[in-house]
Amino acid sequence: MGAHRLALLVFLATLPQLLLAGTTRYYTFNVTMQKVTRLCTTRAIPTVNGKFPGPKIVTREGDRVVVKVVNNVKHNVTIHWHGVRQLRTGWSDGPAYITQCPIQTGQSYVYNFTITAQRGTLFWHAHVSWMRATLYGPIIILPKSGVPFPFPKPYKDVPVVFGEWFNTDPEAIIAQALQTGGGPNVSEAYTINGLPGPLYNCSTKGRVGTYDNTTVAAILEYAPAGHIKSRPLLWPTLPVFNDTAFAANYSAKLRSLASPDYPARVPARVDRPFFFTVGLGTTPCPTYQGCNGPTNDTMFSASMNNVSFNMPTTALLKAHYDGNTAGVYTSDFPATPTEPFNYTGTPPNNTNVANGTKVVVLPYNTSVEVVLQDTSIQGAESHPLHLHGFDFFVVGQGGGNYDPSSHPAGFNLLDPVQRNTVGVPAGGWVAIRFFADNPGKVIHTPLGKTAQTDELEMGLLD
Ligand SMILES: [Cu+2]
Repeated sequence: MGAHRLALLVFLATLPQLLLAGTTRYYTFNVTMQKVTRLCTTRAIPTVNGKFPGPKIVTREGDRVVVKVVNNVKHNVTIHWHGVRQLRTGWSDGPAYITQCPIQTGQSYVYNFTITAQRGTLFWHAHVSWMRATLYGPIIILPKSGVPFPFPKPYKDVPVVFGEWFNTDPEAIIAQALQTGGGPNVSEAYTINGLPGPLYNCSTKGRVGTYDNTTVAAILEYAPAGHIKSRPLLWPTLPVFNDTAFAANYSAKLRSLASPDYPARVPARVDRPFFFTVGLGTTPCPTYQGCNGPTNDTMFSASMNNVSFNMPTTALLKAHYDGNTAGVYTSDFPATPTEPFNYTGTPPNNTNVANGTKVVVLPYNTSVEVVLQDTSIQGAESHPLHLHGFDFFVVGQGGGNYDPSSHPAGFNLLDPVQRNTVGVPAGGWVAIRFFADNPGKVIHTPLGKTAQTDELEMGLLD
């Protein structure tokens, strides 16, 4: 009896500490083919554990997450935990050839990372080729036990994950686009939680008619239990999908909490300023094939500061870790455009890009500002930019060309929104700041080597 009581007391005494230290949550992701029917088309698609979208990861701030990924499909696979800070766990971040070699057919890989100072909803997705088209799912990060969210507790949480549905194999679509240099075929539908919703041909209940391929809809009905019945749809008035000014005005209203519990650690001073142009250029077409670029003998080529990313065959992080970077990457990514031009005006005569695997190496804890400037070469468009393993603050944005003499005066350094991805506005610029406090991380945009296809990456390896 005495011994039992002692054991119980010891257990109770250590319990709060166990909770503070967080627990370890184990998951197994078996990547397998699964038949799925959407828009009256049945296809075998790569899935995690036969689910589309894939399973939810539910964790708490401070927990360790261990996911064993087993590849049972014919394509290479990696999984990326989008938005997870991955402090000193770069090997678990997931981008193929950047932080790891892809998991080959029949192989497995264990991702092992700790959720640090984050809570909310993120998502995971495959990070090699276009495998992400079907391999994705939500990550729910609850606050530490006993700590509330910084908003009233909701009755229920429902993750909403946006995606796309292709009636044909996305791997074949991207392979063809990479060969011809044209834009890849667009998807047949946008989806919410893997479902195209009621607006598409042959969607729920076999609706047939014209449809709008910029929009996906879902219907949320709430009523006392047993009283739900279908009603006519009430369509909201929405801006057009490419209304950049509307989107910019809306996102400019977003703010950080910037409270004592959730401070906004915005670098007030900048050690290393960068100015990157982001957009499309051209590459001469190989003579043995026809190309679908802007001309018959050119291909589209996405670039930052006119450098188009060449995917290495050795993972950048491994080369850095082994101290064996020769022939893998060079550390001379330009901090500013080597040949400045009127970025949103008339394009220069020569729009050919340079190709390379170039990174910027930064000392630990450097305060960094990156101004991203869209270019109008081959047409202005909005490019999403994402930092792996970092959150950053969006301190300013605007249309046209960035002006370093006047725009910084308007930057919000008090409570700017904190994000891991930001859209560089079509024909405009955006400025972000962050501390480079996460060794071995990489910036990239999910923007094309052709128009919107491969990854374009710029390394940050401290
Ligand atoms: Cu990510």
